[in-house]
Parts: sequence; structure tokens; C-alpha cells
Amino acid sequence: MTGATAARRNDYYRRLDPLSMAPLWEVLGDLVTPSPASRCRPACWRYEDVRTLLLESGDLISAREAERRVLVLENPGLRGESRVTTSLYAGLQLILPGEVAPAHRHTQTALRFVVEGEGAYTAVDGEKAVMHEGDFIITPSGTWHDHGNESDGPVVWLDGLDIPIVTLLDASFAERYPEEAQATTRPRGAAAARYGCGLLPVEASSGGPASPVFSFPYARTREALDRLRASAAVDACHGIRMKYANPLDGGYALPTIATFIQLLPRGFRGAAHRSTDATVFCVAEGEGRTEAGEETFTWGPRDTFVIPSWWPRRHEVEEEAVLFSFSDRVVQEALGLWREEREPFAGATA
Ligand code: GTQ
Repeated sequence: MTGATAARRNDYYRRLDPLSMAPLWEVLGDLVTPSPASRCRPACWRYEDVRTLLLESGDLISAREAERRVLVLENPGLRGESRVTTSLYAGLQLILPGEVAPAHRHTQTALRFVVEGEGAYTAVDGEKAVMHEGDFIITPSGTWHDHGNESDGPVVWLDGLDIPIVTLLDASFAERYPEEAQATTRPRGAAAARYGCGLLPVEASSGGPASPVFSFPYARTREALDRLRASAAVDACHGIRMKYANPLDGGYALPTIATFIQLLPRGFRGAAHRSTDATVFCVAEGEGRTEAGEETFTWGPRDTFVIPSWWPRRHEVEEEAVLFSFSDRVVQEALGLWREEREPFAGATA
């Protein structure tokens, strides 16, 4: 391109600018990329580092004042944006004995994966779910929820929310409940009895977009994985990987965040694969390694790590391990966008 052409074009662009227009040809290659071009980076948060700082926050601010006392896990490629991946938020929340994180509701969907301690609870629409390590609890969009700790030790869980998705869609609404804690209107276990025991009310409606079972205790999940170890096929990439499901339709438990539990059997050497859903993993049990591109994370219990969209990844363990994970796969599947590829890869890798 000659200098004269460049000057003519720049002059033309300057005249487009006040009319809020811009030439596509200058940006097309960055908008429509041959494969995902994410700013999201692989990252790993070791629990022993996080725990010390998280407990220190307990001396700095109360759960009441903070509303939610959380250390946000910021993806290193997305600092300052409160995002663990491009589409999802994650944080580690601390609640101390006797504290209450006040009731509120919002259009954002949330999940909790209990990392340390037990005896805290999340109340969802009038029913309390008591927490034990490894329990998975959901607070679907629009449900009132508060957290409390009736135990004598700190309780920590991983929060996953679809905040960036709701922000993208400009659909955020939130409000505080008039009181600190919502009234209990249903006994513990009511939702599980009604929807989570292989039975359903005969007149069960199709329900909302989220699972009416809002607590998935680890004891049951672990028992299922134990039985599956002896009977299920072991996937070359994923070991034995199951999704948390909505009992009304067999779909994912939440409409915007797909959630999984996977058992990597003793000696597992996973094959490489990549998928378009950047995935957040939290180690429920065991130790292992995950390669993400050139990076290798060596992880142990309670660590959290994230693998970006389309980065090849591979898991390896010596002894058995269990990983919880979540991603936006449910959204991508609904939109016909989700892809997975196993080695050998067709195109260039990230
Ligand atoms: O527990 O309701 O990590 O509203 C971020 C926003 C947790 C919660 C977070 C929230 C919550």
C-alpha cells in the first residue's frame, strides 16, 4: 500500500468516526478467527496459598459487611475483569462460625463446590442444604439465597457464577431480602425427596430451566463413582466423567453452567483433547498432573485450575483422583457451537 493510499484511507476513517461507524476490513481478521483466540490463560491456584490469605480476610471484614466474603479467582489474561474464563466467574468464599452472608437474589446463576469444612449451609428458596466437603449446591437464577455457618470451624467453598454471560446480555437484576436470613419454609431434604430419589411427583411439571434438586451431596456422588469404577467404560481422555443432571429432563443441572464430576482411575494416563468450553477444575480428592499446552500443573486436594478454550489438555495420575469441573458447555451446546477434538489434532494447536 502506498503512503498516499494510507493517507486517503485514514482521512476516510476519520470522517466515519463522528458518525459512529468503522471499516470492517480493518478488524475482520480479529473478529472472525479461524479458531478461538482467547485472552484466557491456563492458571492454577494452590489451596495452601489461597487458604492463608482467605482466612486473613476473616479478620479484615465480616461476612455481613462484605455481603459475600470472596477472593475472586482472576484469570491472568483477564485481570481486573472478575473472570476465571471469558464467560464465567469463580471465587473462593469464606464463612466463619456464627456468621451469616445475608439473603439476596439475582439473575446470575451460582454454584458452590465445598472445599473445606462442614456444617455451614446455603438456604435456597426456604430450604437449607447443609455442606460437607465435596458437596455441590446450586442457586439457580432468581432464587433467594443466604449462607450461614453453624459449625465451629471455617467453611470454604468455590463459587462459580455466569456473571460475564449475564453482563454480556445486559440482564443483571439483584435485590436484598428484607431480613438477614430468609425464613425456612421446607424441611431439609425436601427437594431431594421430591425430585432426587428416582421418583417424581406424578403431576410434575417440566419445571424451570434449572434442576429442582439443588444439593448433590458428595457421599452419594462418591458412592456412584465407586460403583462406576467397577462397571463403566473409562474414557481415554476423561476417565469416568459424569454430568450433574436435572432429574426432570436429564439435561445439565443449570441452564448456563455445565457441571461435572470425574474419576481418574489409578495409573490413568489420559489422551490429549481440546474443547471449546474453557473449563474450571477443582480437585475433590487425590493428586495428579494436567498438561495445558506447554504448561503442566501439578495439583492436589482443593486446588483449582483452569484450561482455556481449545487448549489441548491431558490428565495423569498415579493414584485415583476425583475432579469437579464446570464450564459454559451447556450454553455452547444449546447454540450448536460446542466442539471437542481428540488427538491427533486436525489443525494447529493453541
Ligand atoms: O454467594 O451469592 O462469589 O452473589 C459472587 C456473587 C457469591 C453468592 C459470589 C454472589 C455470591
